[in-house]
Order: sequence, then structure tokens, then C-alpha cells
Amino acid sequence: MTNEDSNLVRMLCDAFAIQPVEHLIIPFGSGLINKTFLLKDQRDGNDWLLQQVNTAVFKRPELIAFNNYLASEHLRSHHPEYRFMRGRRTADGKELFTHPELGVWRVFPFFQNTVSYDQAVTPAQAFAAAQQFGRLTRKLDGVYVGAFQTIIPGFHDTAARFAVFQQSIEIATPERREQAKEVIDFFLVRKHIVDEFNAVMADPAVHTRITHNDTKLNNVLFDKDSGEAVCVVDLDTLMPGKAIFDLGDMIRTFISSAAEDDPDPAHTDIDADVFEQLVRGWTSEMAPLLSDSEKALLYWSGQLLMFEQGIRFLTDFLQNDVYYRTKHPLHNLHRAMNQMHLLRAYEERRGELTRRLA
Ligand code: GN1
Ligand code: MG
Repeated sequence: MTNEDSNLVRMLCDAFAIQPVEHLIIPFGSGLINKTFLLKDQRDGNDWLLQQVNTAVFKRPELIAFNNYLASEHLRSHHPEYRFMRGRRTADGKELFTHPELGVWRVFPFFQNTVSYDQAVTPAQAFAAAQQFGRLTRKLDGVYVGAFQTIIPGFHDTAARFAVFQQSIEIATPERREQAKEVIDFFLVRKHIVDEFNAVMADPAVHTRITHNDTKLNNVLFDKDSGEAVCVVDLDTLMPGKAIFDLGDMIRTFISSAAEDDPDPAHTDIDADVFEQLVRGWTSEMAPLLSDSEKALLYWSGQLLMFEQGIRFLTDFLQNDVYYRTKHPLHNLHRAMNQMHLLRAYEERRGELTRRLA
């Protein structure tokens, strides 16, 4: 860890009244947006996750704290057994630590003996993980959705994201536009997905609920020994949304054999058993709440989210990497290519996959 990071962690520990065990401060996780540290508290032996809120992405971090508060109050009174990751307060009782140079930080309990996976789970793990995401939305059924804030406006507004994508093609450097040509064309010819999205959004039977909005596989913690899914994490985007989009992001991230930035099509294979079990896991919680309209969108939700994520990565490439953290100049393009290969494979196997859900 750099000197700078050690100083940072020391200030954060002061702010949140934690006495860290020096050798147990580790940079943590593989998020593309936030910086995270894991550390142990000398006093009580508890592990904590220190997470930076990226204020370029989360322009109003207090809204994250607000929604988390509303959710945790509802769960505490209606479902006290539910394991919801509530943030630790600062020494002076605030939900967020805000500092002019160090930025905005939150602290969460870290459940010991847990692990998360970036990819390649078994069908049983896929069932359990999807069940956890479904359970969150189900347990939050009954809250007054209107009281929750929109943390990132238009987060899953695929139509708006497509419009920005089209503009970014125009303003991109000729070099990047040329490098991305095949991928741009691939997504442009799928504009019908945007039309389908607009129809879905206009359907009153596709309900707005409180959803997680970032249901990647690695946002579920599994117990290292029993292998059971323990809880969901990364509640930064807990806000009103369509539950079906949570399902779509699970399909996108669970079923692929390739890492999210692997551009080689030969590595992208779809695990149909994982697909089937994740949909079953999610519906094992959500079925009582789902309308016929929503039930008709199970397969489609995966298509939507692969499309949306593909154009998000591609837009960022065309805009010279302003949003996602990148490790090399082609990183966002590789991510977009990965979504392209995944979506293509997913469409090719549509018949087989939808039959699995019958
Ligand atoms: C971002 O930061 P992380 O890894 O939790 C992004 C998600 C994307 C994801 C792709 C706020 O999530 O929407 O699906 O990268 N989060 C935000 O890996 O934009
Ligand atoms: Mg996230």
C-alpha cells in the first residue's frame, strides 16, 4: 500500500472511530467505480469495508445514504431477520464522511468467511445468488417507492443511453471510431431493442419497485464453508427501478464463461444450466409479485442489459474513457466487444434458453 493510502486509511479510521490492525488493511475488490479497503478493528475484532463514493458518478452521495436508511428502517421493522448491509456511522453520527481532499466515504461491516466470484459459478450458486437479489426486492415490497430518491437519473434508461451513444459516434476521434467500427455497427443494427425498451417502460404492468440496479455476480457474498449465498452488497444504486432489469444484469454477468473485459469471442460461452437456475432462483422469490407482462420479459431482460452495458462501455471508449476506470487505451473497447460476443451468443441460443424457462 502506498504512503498516501496509509494516511488516507488513518484519517478514515479516525473519522469512523476504528482502531485498525495495521497488517490487515488491504485494498479490496474489483469495482470499476469506487476505491475500497478492507480492514480489521483492533478493539472489537470486526472487519470493515471502507468504500469511497465516486462523486463524478454519484453526484449526490447523500441520496445513497438516504435510500439505504429508508430501506434499512423498513427491513428492521418488517423483516428483522433479513441481513441488510447497513453502513457504520461516523464518530459524530453521520452516514457519510465528507472531506474536501479525501472525498466521500462510507464504512460497512464485512461478513467474515465470505467470498465473492467474478464469474464461473455452478448452477446451484447461480440459483442462490439470484434468490438473494430477488429477496431484497421482495422484502422491500410494501415500501412507499415514491419516498426513495433517484440516485443516478436515467441509470437504466436504455433509450437515453442509446441517444448518447449515437452522439458519441459523431464526436469521437477518427482513430477510435475506426477501431470501434465493427462494434458500433453491431449495436446500431440492434436499435429495435430500444423500441422494445420504450414499449416496456410504457406498460403499467411492468412495475416500478425498489431494485438493486447493479446485480453483478460479484455483488453477492457466499459463505466460504457452506457455499451458501449470505447477502447482497454494493447498495449504492438501491433506488426505484424495474425488477426485470435486475434479472437482466444477473443474466449478463452470471452466464458468461469470459471475464467482462475479455475481447476474445472464443472465450465467451454461455452456460444454459446457470441461466435456467438463476432465473428459477430469482423467480422463487419474485413470482408472487410478477405480472404477466413481467413474466414475458425474462429472456429479453438479458438481451436488454447486454445491449445497454455494451453501448455504455462503447460510449465511454468513444468519449476517451471518462467514466470507467481503465488499465489500457483499448480497455473499454474490449469490454464492449465482450458484451457484443455475449449478446450474439445469447441471441443464437434464444430457442434453447427460452425452452428452459417453459
Ligand atoms: C459499474 O463500480 P461497479 O463495478 O460496481 C457500474 C455498473 C456496471 C458495471 C460494469 C454506478 O459497477 O452499472 O454494470 O460497472 N456502476 C455504475 O462492470 O455505473
Ligand atoms: Mg456498483
